[in-house]
Amino acid sequence: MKKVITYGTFDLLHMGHINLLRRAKEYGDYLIVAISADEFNALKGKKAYYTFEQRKAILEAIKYVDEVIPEYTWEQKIEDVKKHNIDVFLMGDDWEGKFDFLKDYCEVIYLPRTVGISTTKIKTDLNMANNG
Ligand code: C2G
Repeated sequence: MKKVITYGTFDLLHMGHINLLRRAKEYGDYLIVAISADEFNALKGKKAYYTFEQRKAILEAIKYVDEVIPEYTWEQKIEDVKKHNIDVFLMGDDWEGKFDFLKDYCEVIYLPRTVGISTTKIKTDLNMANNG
């Protein structure tokens, strides 16, 4: 069984996330998503709208996703790859090159981001719509 892992906040789920997850699943048979815990989001300077538990439940409902685990630190990736016998680590290319150290442990793939959508854009657009 070929196992793929990807990491992210996945807040206010949108087509950029779905496109990433769908393509990630095409690289193997089993996709693990490590979702940023609320404490880790704070380290990333992010405040998610949905809690970790809510974001976990939403991701678990997606047909491409086989398992959801928490992401607590930047440093856990090597341990995760070993513990879960990961074959492919995959991220959007806004992270291009940032995780190449994982090439010693698994295949590392960066895929083009979906243009024109982001959680930040959703929040901005909604604020504009509500505040005129
Ligand atoms: N993404 C995408 N297209 C978009 C928006 C996001 O392909 N329009 C991808 C990102 O490249 C990432 C994934 O969707 O691979 C999740 O994006 P975020 O939830 O923004 O995650 P991020 O804050 O980048 O966290 O340790 C890694 C970090 O946890 C990644």
